[in-house]
Amino acid sequence: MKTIEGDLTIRNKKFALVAGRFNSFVVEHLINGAKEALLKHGADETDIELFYVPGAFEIPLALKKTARTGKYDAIVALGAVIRGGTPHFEYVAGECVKGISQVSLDSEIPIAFGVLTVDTVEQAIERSGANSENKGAEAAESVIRMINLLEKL
Ligand code: INI
Repeated sequence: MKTIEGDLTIRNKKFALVAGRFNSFVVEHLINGAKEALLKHGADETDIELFYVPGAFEIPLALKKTARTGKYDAIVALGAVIRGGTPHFEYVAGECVKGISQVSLDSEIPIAFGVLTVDTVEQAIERSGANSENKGAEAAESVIRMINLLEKL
């Protein structure tokens, strides 16, 4: 069987990070994780741009406009929706997830889902850097693999 997979090395590609400011004490770590992962795997710092939106609910629209510019090879969506402090958690998280996947399919460029949807602040902290798990870094690595895979398809 022939296996085809995107590897983790990248050169001369442009990236946008679209991040929600809500729960910024967590999202800042996701942004740093994503940026460091892109640099580690070969991206140039000048090829990474960061766009802030107010919260996770606004991420899909900003993604759509960002993708439409045609300037980026991939986009990483970053945010944190925490159920503990969010009476409308289901709506914010649900619309964000739905919108991100819709834009990704429509735009045909890799868009990674680096938005934490968690029950507690502790879980958010754990997944944004404590104990070396950083969902921002994971999301960045997934778009690198997807860029490389899509070039082979
Ligand atoms: N936005 C988030 O990114 N995370 C949250 O946990 C959150 N809470 O708790 O409500 C949140 N709300 C704001 C929302 O994303 C929009 O910015 C707001 O509703 C205005 O449209």
